[in-house]
Amino acid sequence: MQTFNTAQFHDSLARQWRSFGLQSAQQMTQHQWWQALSRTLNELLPLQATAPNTQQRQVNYISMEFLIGRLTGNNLLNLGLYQQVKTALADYEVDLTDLLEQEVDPALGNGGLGRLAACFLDSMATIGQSAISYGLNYQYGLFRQSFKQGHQHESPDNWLREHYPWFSRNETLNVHVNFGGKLVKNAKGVERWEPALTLVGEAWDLPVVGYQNGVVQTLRLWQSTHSEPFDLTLFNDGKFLQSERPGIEAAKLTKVLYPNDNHTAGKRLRLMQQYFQCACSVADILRRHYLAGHKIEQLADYQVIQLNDTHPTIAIPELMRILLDEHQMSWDKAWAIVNKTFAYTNHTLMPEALECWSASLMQSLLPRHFAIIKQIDAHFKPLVEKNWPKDKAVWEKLCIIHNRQVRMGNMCVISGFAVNGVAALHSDLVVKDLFPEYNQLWPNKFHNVTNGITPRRWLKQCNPALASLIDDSIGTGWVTDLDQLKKLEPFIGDAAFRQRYQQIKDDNKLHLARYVKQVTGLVINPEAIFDVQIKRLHEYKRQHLNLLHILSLYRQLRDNPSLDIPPRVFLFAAKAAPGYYLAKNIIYAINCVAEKINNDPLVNQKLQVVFIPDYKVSVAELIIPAADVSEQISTAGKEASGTGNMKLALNGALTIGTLDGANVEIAQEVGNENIFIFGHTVEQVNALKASGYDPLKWRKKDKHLDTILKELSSGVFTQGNKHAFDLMLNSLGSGGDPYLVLADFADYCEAQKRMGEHFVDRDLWTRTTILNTARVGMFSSDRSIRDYQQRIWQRKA
Ligand code: DL6
Repeated sequence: MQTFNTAQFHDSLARQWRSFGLQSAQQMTQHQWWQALSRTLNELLPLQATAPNTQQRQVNYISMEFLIGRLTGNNLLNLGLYQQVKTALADYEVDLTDLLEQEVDPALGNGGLGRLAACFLDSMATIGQSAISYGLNYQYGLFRQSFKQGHQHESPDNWLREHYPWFSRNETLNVHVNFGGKLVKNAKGVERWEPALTLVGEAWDLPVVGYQNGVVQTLRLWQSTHSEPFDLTLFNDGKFLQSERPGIEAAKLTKVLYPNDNHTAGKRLRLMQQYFQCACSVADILRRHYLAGHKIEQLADYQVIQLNDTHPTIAIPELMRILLDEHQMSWDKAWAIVNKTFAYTNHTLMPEALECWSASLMQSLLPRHFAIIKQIDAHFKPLVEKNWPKDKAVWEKLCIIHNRQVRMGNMCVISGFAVNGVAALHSDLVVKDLFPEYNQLWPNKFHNVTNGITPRRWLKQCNPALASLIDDSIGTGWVTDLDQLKKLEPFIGDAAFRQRYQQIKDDNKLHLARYVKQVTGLVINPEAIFDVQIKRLHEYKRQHLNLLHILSLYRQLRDNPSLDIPPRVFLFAAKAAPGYYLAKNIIYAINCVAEKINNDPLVNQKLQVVFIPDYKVSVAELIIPAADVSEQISTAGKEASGTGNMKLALNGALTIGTLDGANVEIAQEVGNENIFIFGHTVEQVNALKASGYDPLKWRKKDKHLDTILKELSSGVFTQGNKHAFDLMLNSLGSGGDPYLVLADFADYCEAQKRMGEHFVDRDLWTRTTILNTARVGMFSSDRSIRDYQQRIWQRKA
């Protein structure tokens, strides 16, 4: 734990308020207080990185997204200084909790992939895995969401990175990055890259504080600029706008995070972002490697580069380029190094998310890299030919460049030493459905590492009352060893413990109800079941299945207002990618139905629906501790893992879910009687599709479902507009219902019914929720990182 030096703390605080031009601390606004405190803590951080372990390689984690959430509270907690700082601030009559609310929530990621990266940072620093992480310093994070007449409205997320107090910039780390131009041959016929544009990458570092172990690691975010952003000659000629052009063009590169989740759009600027990030990161990795006194030939002995999905794949030809062109290595020698250095995590099987770049775009932007990729294919071809002689189809499936497309997943598998999926089921499907031939070639390359979440943020920080109850009951060891939660099981028989556990949930629900009132104006019933679906809006996640069930309850209640069911509040929170019209239509449909139901006095004592706007990490931190039910209802085989499922179960929500992603392992851990599983399995989904799935048939044989769907197109929710939900309804009808919503509807309603009955027996419910908390210890990201260490990051022979 970090020692707290009160005098140093007050001195540093004083420097901060003076730097704001103020005479005293009392003159600071709340926001300045947050800034001053954060800068003070940043100054007081220990400078200790993880001591390099001779058995371990250093991890270089490259990701386009890091959804870090607010840092100040988290760093205080990990430093072990929360109480001391709270007391020190009380001297100024400042409340720490209020002050922490001042922090913007850096939204430098879309969803699960970026948040996983943030949990991994916390775990690597905490368990002492030597690591540095690389990303981009976006000026605008994921858009902010509001609703206008029920429709999603997006506005830019200017999170004011220039004033973010946790950043430190190291000017000596600048990297030059080239783009475009052409390859020219020298007298010996050797090709040399003559680029057309050079940008500069600036290193902006955020501290990653390990949990009370004195370790601070680095998240290095690259920001793009130009070495000469301003042209004085043009300015003097009166061409003011043109004189600024180089700077403006360069800044474009890290201006905005692409708002797509599980989808790729193939845009030039995105490829530029990817290369910019990779070129800066690879240069930095090599710089540190030399600084430690190692030779380039030893790179793979000391470093591993973990690619978070295919987004940073271009790092592979970049390292090849440096080894070949700058170190004049032979192909085989360079390839051997690359081959032992890169590992790749696959996060999705969705075809629309598997990245392909147009070959001509790649060639024009990165001519040397394109030439290297062609060579990787050429060197790979004999192996394929040997295993599948004269089989053109297999070659076309396995090569990197095909049909003028560069397939990044293929490049990762061919070039790296390890590929992993993110949950047991997903990793199986990666091998069976996505990469079976590669698995034949290199069976030892494929692994599973089930995702995890950091217990520091997702229990200790977001649910302090539950964390204290656990501390009081089993001690504090669980924070770094989540399996210890198993020790809670005997407490299930203890009525006082159960009562406290339930009281904490009730208090958290009240807290969330206040927030809902504040942001939506709606007063929700805190005694109702809080049934939450919080995740990106995507067809495969099936928020519309949830909506159909809500409509089913609505119908039943209108027909029989005294229907004996426990009251329910359905809470949604989700952003849809701005160009994903169907997802936006689902949001609109949920909002319209919510409006109708919440204003219907016949039902609104038993049924309420809320769409909480602008879902982000800090909102998740409010919802998760208050949830009773966790909706994990994706079509089996589509959700790679999910991590919200883990956070919710840890905080005592019961899962209603399909056998998809990590739900499968959650069910194994908590026991089938403590989770509500429904729906077609992966095998059944495949069989149904193979037999020619026809949603109309399912609709016809279920009168109740048919009525609900008719009602949605009747205009009753939209002041007579019968076409308002066409996009969603067409997808469920003539669109073929690609995610089998109708096929799973009846079973979902059945599972919901079971869940409602379970809730009525409050004591049984509490016991089940405690069991969930007690049994999900394996979903700590500390365990995931240890799995990576053992299965993937070990030094290669
Ligand atoms: O592995 C983290 C997270 C999983 O939990 C989700 O199930 C999965 O959908 C998500 N994948 C992506 C893929 N995006 N791309 N490319 O976000 O990863």
